[in-house]
Order: sequence, then C-alpha cells, then structure tokens
Amino acid sequence: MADYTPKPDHKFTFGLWTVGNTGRDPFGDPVRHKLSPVELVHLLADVGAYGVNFHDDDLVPITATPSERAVIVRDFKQALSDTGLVVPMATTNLFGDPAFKDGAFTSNDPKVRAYALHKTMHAIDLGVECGAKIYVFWGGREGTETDSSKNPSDAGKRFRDALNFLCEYVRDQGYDLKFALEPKPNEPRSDIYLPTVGAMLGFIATLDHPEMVGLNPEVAHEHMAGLNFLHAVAAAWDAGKLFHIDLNDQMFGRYDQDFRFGSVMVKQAFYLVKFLEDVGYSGSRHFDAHAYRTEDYDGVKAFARGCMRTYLILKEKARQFNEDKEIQALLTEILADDGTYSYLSGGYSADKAKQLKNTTFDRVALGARGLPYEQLDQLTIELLLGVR
Ligand code: GCO
Ligand code: MN
Ligand code: MN
Repeated sequence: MADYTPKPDHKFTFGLWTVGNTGRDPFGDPVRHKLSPVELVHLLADVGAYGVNFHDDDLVPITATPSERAVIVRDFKQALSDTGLVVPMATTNLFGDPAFKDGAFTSNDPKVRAYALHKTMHAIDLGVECGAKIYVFWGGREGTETDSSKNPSDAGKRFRDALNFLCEYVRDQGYDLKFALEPKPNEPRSDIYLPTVGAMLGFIATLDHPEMVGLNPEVAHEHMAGLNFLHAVAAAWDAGKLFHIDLNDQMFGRYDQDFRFGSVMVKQAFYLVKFLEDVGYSGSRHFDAHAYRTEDYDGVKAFARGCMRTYLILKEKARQFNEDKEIQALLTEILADDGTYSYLSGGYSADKAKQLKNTTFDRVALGARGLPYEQLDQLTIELLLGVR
C-alpha cells in the first residue's frame, strides 16, 4: 500500500487566503470566522503542509501602523519556527482596495500606478523578510470592462515599465527573488490583460531582465478559457519558465471556482501530475483553492488534506503508468522509429534538405497506419479507476 502522507519533500503549500477563506461570495456573507495568520499556520502544520504563502494584506492589514506590523511579523515568524513551516512565495494584494478599481500597474491614474509600485516594494521587503524566493504577480484588476477607457497597448507598456522597475529594485536590494506572472482571462475584470500562459510567455521576452521572470500558471484560469492546462504548463516548462504553479480544479467555461485539486477533471489532473513528476519540476505545489462554502474548519482541513492526498495518489498512478508493461508496449509501438530519418534530428544542412526533397514517400501507407490510442486511453482510464 502506497503511503499518501504529505512530507516536506513534496513541497505542498497553501496561501493564508486559501485555508483562511471565510466563504464570502457576491451573494452571501462569510460562513466561517476569520482565523489569524498564526492560527492558519498551525492549521496548515496540523494537516502536514510544507509551506505557507501570503499577500501582504493577508499578513499585515493595510491599515496597520509600523509598530503593529512589527508585532504581527514577530508572531508569524514565531509560528513558523514552532511548526517548521516555510514561506516559499509571497505576493501583493493589488485588487482589494478601492484605489485599484481600475487596475494597479495599468491604471489610467499615474498616482495609482505609483502607489502600486510603492505597495509592491514594501510587500517584496515583507516577503523576503519571511524567506520568500518567488514573488507572484497576479493582475487581478489589470484589465477593463470597456475598451474605450484604456488603450491595451498603453496598458502593456505600463505593465512592462512596472515590472522593469521592480526587477531593478530587487537587484538593487541584492534580494534572491524571482518573479512569477500569473495569467487569468477574466474575473474580477471583464477582461484581464495577458490572459493566458502563452500571452505571458511572449510578454516576458520583452522585459529588461527576462531571466528574473517566469510563470505561475493556474489550473482554473486556463480552464476558464477552455484551454488544455497541461499544454500550457509544458510550454512554460519548455521555455524554462515554470517558476511556480497554482493547483485547483474546475470545469471549463465557469466562474473561478477554486475547487479542491483533482476533484473535477481527474484525468487532466493525472496528466498534469505525471508531467510535473516526470520532468522533475522542483518548485512548490501550491494549492490556490478553497473549501466549499458549506464547510466549517474541520471541512477546511479535510479540503487541504484532500488536495495533497489526491496529488500523491496521482503521483503513484503516474509511477504505475510508467511501469505498466501493456501501456509501455503500446507506447513503444506508437513511438517506433527504424532510424531512416534520424539524420534530420541534428538540424538543418543544405545536403540534408536536398536528400529530403529527393525522397519519395509512400503517403498512402503513412495514412493507413492504425494508431492504438483507443487502447492506450482505455488502459489509462482503467488504471485511474483502480482496476489495473
Ligand atoms: C485568483 C488568483 C489569486 C492569486 C493570488 C496570488 O483567481 O484570485 O488565482 O488567488 O493566485 O492573488 O497571486
Ligand atoms: Mn485563481
Ligand atoms: Mn492563483
């Protein structure tokens, strides 16, 4: 029997805002009382998490005085040392305060843009002080309801200027910190700029320090856009940009549901875990999700345990897939290569181009070959359903 107990090596993390979610939604009031950051650290330690991440305001309220901040940070660090939890990632709340109603770095108001930079520099200091090595940028309100209000190419330029400024700030301070950009197509704005992993990858290449900036893709965000999350993650990985990942779940096309990891689209979650484990992704497995609004704090713990347990079950399933003789035999058949064209793998040369142009192909035979993908998929389903 495999062991599904979370261990520090698994790098399972949660945000203060995830297990701390009180269930408030646009239609109803909170259903759970608010826990303090210290209580949340202990809750996460109880369920076996490795780390805790936060927005600046989750830890230090936006109204706190410097002396209140000092006490809060001291108590939080004490809770970390009492429990052994670490803070791998931090981020800024640039969406909650009314000042950010038209965005932060992309706001039309230069004063708001300046305040966003000011708030982020302080939040970076706080994150680094608590040990963060990854700093996430989720542009929650960086978008529009009406495009008559803002030129999208001005918005792109403002966002670029802000990130360039903040990269220089981090370098100036000598911080060991990388940025991870988190795309989302909409919600809370009608449209958010740079809505997908692909869009962000293109944008990063335009920055002054692209080596400092990568991606924080989220399952729900690509699913909201009807996209294949695994393919998005693979593109980020291939570009050397998978700095962090937000795991949760939901069907395509819905609002941002933030369900327990693996609770909705099990097959997609399996391919994702298999990919992360196969390639050796070594970053945090961060669960950016929250418990159903029906739950009390026992339910929140069940939710958090469930995220980690499902990940570990899928990891074990991936191991079985890689060792399953029938599955591997089918893959060997699918990937068969008699080496005729291996000369093409070393890149272009004029001779190779000439040789290839002069080759005669049996197009009909190529098209006639049957591919056993039905069998392969059925075996995968049976493995996931536990009958293999
Ligand atoms: C959302 C986002 C956020 C971010 C968080 C950290 O849909 O609300 O996923 O939860 O991940 O702000 O950057
Ligand atoms: Mn989200
Ligand atoms: Mn997220």
